[in-house]
Amino acid sequence: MKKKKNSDAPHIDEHVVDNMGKVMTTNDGVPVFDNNNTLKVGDRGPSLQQDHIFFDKLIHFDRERIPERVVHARGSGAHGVFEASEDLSSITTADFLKKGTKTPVFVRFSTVAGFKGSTDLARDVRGFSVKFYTQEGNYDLVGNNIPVFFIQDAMNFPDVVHAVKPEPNNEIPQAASAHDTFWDFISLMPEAAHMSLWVMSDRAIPRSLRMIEGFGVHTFKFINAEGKSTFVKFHWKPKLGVHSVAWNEAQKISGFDADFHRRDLWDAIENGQFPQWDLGVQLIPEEDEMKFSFDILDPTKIIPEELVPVKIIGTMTLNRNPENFFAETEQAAFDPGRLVPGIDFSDDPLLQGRIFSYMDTQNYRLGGPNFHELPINRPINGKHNNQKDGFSRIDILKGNTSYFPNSQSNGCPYQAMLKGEVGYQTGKQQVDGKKVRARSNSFADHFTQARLFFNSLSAEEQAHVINAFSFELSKVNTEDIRKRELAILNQVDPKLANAIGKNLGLKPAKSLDPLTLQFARQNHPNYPIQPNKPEVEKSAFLSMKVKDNDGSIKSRKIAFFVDDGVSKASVDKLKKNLEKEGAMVVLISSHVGKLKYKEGGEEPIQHTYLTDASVLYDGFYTPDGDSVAKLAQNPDYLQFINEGYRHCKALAFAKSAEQLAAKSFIEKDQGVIFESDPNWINNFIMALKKHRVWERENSRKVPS
Ligand code: HDD
Repeated sequence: MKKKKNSDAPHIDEHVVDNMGKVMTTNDGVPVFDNNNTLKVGDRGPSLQQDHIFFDKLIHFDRERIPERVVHARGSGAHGVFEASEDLSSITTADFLKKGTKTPVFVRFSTVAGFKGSTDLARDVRGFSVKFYTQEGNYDLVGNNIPVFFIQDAMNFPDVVHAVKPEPNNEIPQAASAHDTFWDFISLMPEAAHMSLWVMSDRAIPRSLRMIEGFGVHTFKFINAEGKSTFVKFHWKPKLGVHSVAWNEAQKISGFDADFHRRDLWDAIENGQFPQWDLGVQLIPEEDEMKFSFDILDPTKIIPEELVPVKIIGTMTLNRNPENFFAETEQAAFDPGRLVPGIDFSDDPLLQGRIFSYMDTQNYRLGGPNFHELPINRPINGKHNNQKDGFSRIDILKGNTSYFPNSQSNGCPYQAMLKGEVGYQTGKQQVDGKKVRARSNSFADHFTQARLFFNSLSAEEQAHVINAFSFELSKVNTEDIRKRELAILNQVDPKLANAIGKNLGLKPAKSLDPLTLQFARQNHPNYPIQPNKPEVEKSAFLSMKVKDNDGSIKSRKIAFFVDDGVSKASVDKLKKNLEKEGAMVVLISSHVGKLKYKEGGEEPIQHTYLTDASVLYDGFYTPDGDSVAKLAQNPDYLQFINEGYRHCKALAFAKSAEQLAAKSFIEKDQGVIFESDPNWINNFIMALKKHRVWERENSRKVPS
């Protein structure tokens, strides 16, 4: 497919280099005659120091790596466009939010803990960073797929990161929180209870980056033309719904395809299945700041959508893969401090710390203060100021002035106010207080919303949370840590703590561990305090369970088990129906090359029982044909269907293949569909739309 240029972002396109048909040159443009041999004294003699062509190549090569991000090192990016759909003019002056405005964006999704080359399917938070190239400068919304954070104050950020990263003595484990130091930290920080439940839920093992929600996490402010503020929380809602894989599946995907999410995003965009999200906002009038049972400045709290509904204000479509991973995705520099007129910070103490950290990190990681000039980071509306020099300066400033005020350049660049233009305005805010290092008492309720989250999940989702905590804490070697964490979970919900305790052979303590209390009292001397009564005990928006008649199979991957002699009619019948719904069919056979159909004719094949595994697919079909007898003898095939069944996926069997189900551990249920069932094609599609038959999970754990 020919790549579409993103004419919305010409500042990036103009830097794309095409080598096609060009002679190879040195970095100075000198044509290279021989790129295979160094300069030597005789063809068997020593190399010469004057080989500037060789040095030109090696010096660059030796410097190819830059420091990876200290967190969120593993990421995947894509270009797209955001289109605003609502009139928000009474609330914000933000130009890119004016109804009908189209703004180019670059998005980077990431995991947090793992190194740059780590697996995509780690149990982890996903970063969801969006750079809007607006006409009033770049705006970065640097969020996550989980709406709350582990800690309340940025002072603890390096600690939580050090705790989750591989342990410093042996650098084990990679991209995993299931180890002593992480749970040591979490079990001493009751404020982490809420987020730890989210991370132990299915949200932390997404089916696809195209199927995650995004959250700005903090409360921000919209500022209108009169300078009035409205508090705002940002939400990205994926059009494909929110879906996850099973934990057993996630671990296997990491082996079969560590790039599973990156590949999925790339392939979807290459195939024209552009992922989309609606951008939503929760708006809270300034006067309502203190109205809730929790503090809206506390980043460990959500505002339940029952209290403040999410208003959709636009849609983002990702429609173009980067030309070059390093130049775009790796060099993209996000920064929650990068705001545009009409948007401002709140005083959330975690956000306040972030304002410094990102700029600092980019200066280090990208080698100095000119990273704004890299094509991926350049504002589309240009930049004009008196900043100059520094490593790798790209812009060439004209004239003899680089100071302000000046008369030599007619006072340019001028301040917006000098010509009656508006520019960036900070929201007016009365601030009055003593300088203190302290935590507000309104931040001291750590369990009510953790309970709200747990209560809002379906029975299957709750079971997954219990299993995840049991898995992680079983991997912890120190029993005191397990006990401390169980005591925290007992404050959230005794059902949860007891179920995990059973798996750990421990009875949860009634009250918090003295060590946990000691740390909590450093922030809140009277801890624990009596929490306010919550407005809601459950929130319908927190569960990922697919509602009846909801769901879609767009871009889902369905494996068809074939071999030479398979019936083309049987393959085509279901394929046509699935493709009509937007799903993708992949044929899996015993060899690559050409597949021979029973009816005659051939088809190229690239996937085999050797290269692929059930965990890479959403559903399965075994068509009719001479292939059925071969599959009956193929243990890899049987493993495929057993495993697909174990992971609660939908499986369909053509008439002559129904007997194969009997050779496996599969039992008939609403996700196991036979061609002899009436309405089988529709039933299969319905089962796929449900994403998983989670109800199967507990009763039917089969070897696979
Ligand atoms: Fe952060 C990267 C999200 C708290 C310091 N963070 C980073 C990225 C995301 C987030 C998505 C990757 C950006 C990219 O794709 O390049 N971080 C969050 C969220 C937080 C949060 C949602 C809490 C609500 N972060 C946070 C705090 C600090 C940082 C409190 C420090 C005080 N984060 C960083 C950083 C990183 C970063 C060290 C590493 C690489 C980078 O910035 O560009 O500055």
